[in-house]
Amino acid sequence: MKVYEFPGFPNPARVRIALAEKGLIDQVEFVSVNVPEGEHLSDAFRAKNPSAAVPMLELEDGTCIAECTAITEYLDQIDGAPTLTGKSPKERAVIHMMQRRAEAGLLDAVATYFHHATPGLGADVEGYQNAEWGEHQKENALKGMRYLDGVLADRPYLAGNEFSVADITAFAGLIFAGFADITVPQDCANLKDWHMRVSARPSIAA
Ligand SMILES: N[C@@H](CCC(=O)N[C@@H](CS)C(=O)NCC(=O)O)C(=O)O
Repeated sequence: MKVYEFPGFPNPARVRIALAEKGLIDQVEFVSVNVPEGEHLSDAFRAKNPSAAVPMLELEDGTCIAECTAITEYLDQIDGAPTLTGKSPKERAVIHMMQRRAEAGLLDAVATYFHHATPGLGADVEGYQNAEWGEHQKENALKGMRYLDGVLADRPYLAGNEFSVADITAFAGLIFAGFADITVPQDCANLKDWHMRVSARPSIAA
């Protein structure tokens, strides 16, 4: 299988972490798509992912799977022993819920701030920009950090006792926040502890 990505970017990092957690890194051919130069906007790439975004997984039979959550779901199911997306109906639902909260409330909010209230990827790549909307999303990202900090008051990981795709998404959110100069509020001690703990995982430290 092939993963189309731009190394070092936050969403591709989510898939790299999932691959490492599942021991699948060696089974993947990584194809670099030069996002800062707009290669993801080409007709050739849009034919594979109409959303014009990386990462994107291409299977041997040509099936193209975009969206980090969908890619992670696939990778997690390949061996029939899911560890990132839950096993029981309750685990799956709670992980799905926490993943979505981390995605909407942190990662996507930071991304919107970056693309709208900063130069983002530059004039050639950014189309419409709305700085006021971007600044509003920065406030949402900070609210998201405080929410996740509260969740982590009584559990080691966002969906409970086990590391999951929800933690991967929130971790990518903090990578992006650092890149966009959004600082985790000083009093978010649980989130900072979690960040240190998660950073030490082999899948992430590597
Ligand atoms: N929801 C998508 C987000 C993908 C995404 O936004 N990727 C960024 C790179 S981190 C991208 O390709 N951006 C291109 C652009 O903004 O034009 C996912 O889960 O994969």
